[in-house]
Amino acid sequence: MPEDYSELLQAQLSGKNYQKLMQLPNPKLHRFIAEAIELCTPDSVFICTDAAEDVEYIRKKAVESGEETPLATEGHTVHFDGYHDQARDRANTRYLAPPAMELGTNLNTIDKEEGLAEIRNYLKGIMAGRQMLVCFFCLGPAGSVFSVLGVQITDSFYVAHSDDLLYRSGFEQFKALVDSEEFFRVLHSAGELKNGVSAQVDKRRIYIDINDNIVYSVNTQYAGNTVGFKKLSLRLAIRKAEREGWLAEHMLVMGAHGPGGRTTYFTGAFPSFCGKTSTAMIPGETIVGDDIAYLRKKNDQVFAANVESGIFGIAADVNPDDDPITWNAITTPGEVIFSNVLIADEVPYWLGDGREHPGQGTNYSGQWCRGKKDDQGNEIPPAHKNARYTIRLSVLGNLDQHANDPEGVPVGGIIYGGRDSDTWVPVQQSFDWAHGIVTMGASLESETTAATLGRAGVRTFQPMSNLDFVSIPLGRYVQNHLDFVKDLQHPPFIFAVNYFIKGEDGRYLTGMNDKRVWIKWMELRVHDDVGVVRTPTGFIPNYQDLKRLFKEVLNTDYTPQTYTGHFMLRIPENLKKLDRMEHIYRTQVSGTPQILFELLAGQRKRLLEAQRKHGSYVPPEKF
Ligand code: SPV
Ligand code: MN
Repeated sequence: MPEDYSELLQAQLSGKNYQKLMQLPNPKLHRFIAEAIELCTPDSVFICTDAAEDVEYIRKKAVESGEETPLATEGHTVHFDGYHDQARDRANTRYLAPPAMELGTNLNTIDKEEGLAEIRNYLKGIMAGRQMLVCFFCLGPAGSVFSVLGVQITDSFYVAHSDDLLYRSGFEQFKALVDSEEFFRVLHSAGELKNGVSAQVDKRRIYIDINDNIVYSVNTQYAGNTVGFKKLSLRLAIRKAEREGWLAEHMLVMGAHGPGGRTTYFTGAFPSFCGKTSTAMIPGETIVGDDIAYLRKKNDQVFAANVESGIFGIAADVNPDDDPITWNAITTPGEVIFSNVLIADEVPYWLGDGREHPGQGTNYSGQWCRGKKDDQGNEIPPAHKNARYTIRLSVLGNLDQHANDPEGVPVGGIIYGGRDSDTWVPVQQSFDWAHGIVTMGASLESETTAATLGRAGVRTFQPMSNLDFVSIPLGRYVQNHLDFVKDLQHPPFIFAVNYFIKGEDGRYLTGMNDKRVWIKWMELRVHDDVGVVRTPTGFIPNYQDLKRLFKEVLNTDYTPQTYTGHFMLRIPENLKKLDRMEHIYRTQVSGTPQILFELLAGQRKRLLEAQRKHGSYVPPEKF
């Protein structure tokens, strides 16, 4: 390949598209595009600038190509992914690992040469007869210390359209990136399509070149596998963050509104399907972001920025009662892409939407009617559990006024929460940063859900809710968190929440809306406005404070019995959790920091002491 790619690009691009690209005089960018053209051999190439007409072209083509279908409400479309392409494909998402690279035992890797050869083979000539789209984005607010630029190449108008809703435009930003090599690159092809969906799912591969900051994705459409700036680039960002001393996290960012008109910002890490988006959307509070955050330090404080500018959210359980703001955003005119919902008479339906579902329509299985079975004889539900909606954050009335602030927002607290039916109390605060990182963040577990392929309901290890995306040895990732605040006088407070704790009868102990109270309590804690009860696992709320907050926020009477049920310390379950963590960090994680074991041992000692004094199940009034 020649060093100067302009000749090749000039030959392959129409005059107009060539001129657009030449506004970005970055040799590395030119090379990436030229090599992608040589490999994928598209019929034509479309360079998407930030201009409204270019974005409109993508939107229009998404419908014309059949990847999206317009719905009754203006601006709404639906996209279907293949029956077996409904979630992130963990098994086929791999890091391309050069032989000498130390990646630890937790990462799914493939030898770089072998992986590249395989994926290049799949990509060879794959865009023949199609148009290649080249789109530019800025991760994080524009013109800020957080900004990371990225280019996505794809042959899917749906993917490019989703990108446009989810990320800030980056073409103008790229103009200044003349000789920098520091940007993320994504090359995606949906591959052969049958009835509009990727036909060769057995050849679905998502390979990540962590040295070169390139993501390859082929034979898939599901956005989690194809919209490269979501989790695929999060993996690149984690490595960049490690090099540069900041954190890239699977976190929401929100403003909680406290007394006297103050706003206290929180970030929150929850595995998929554990209430992350609904926490970011708590009525009365404001949203900065719902999925990926970059955290940096400045002036003795931690600041966070949302990497994205839209939401690829789970439709299930969005209904007027449980999530009125999202409900409103996705049922009124405006740009919304639904995916894998049920469509009947051009109206989308999803699980838990609070409506009567029609008995037939179109869903991810094609023509659907109630009782339809899959190959295994299982009944196909009206909509997939992982059906999604994609919107811009700017359509939300609760968007925080600092959502696009180049400075980010100052972080008062960090929340960790998983799907846990029997161990953690609904809300607690760690004793300090290290205790929170170790016993809450690094010890996060979750019962599996529908967001990834595989069996649901199994307890899995989900440190910082980021395990799927950690691209460095896990021990080092935990160490980076411990080190992050070393030079800070007042690091953010750390909290753990659990929206899924159940009673003996197997019923949830907390209501859907109780998180509205927990966030208010955490907000007050950040300012030391309420006291606490000290338990072996952390600080929990006082009954009187919760009684007042439940009345103020939800207008309900919070009884002492409910409080006891919520905050009963379950010592055997907590001890078992410590066993699991010690085992995992000793036997499955390389380079675990010693302090992790020390802090787990301290927690065990406190729990055993409490057990000796008070028995296995300790009501909060004993502490
Ligand atoms: C998640 O599953 O955590 C998501 C959606 O946010 S995905 O893009 O698939 O990662
Ligand atoms: Mn996510």
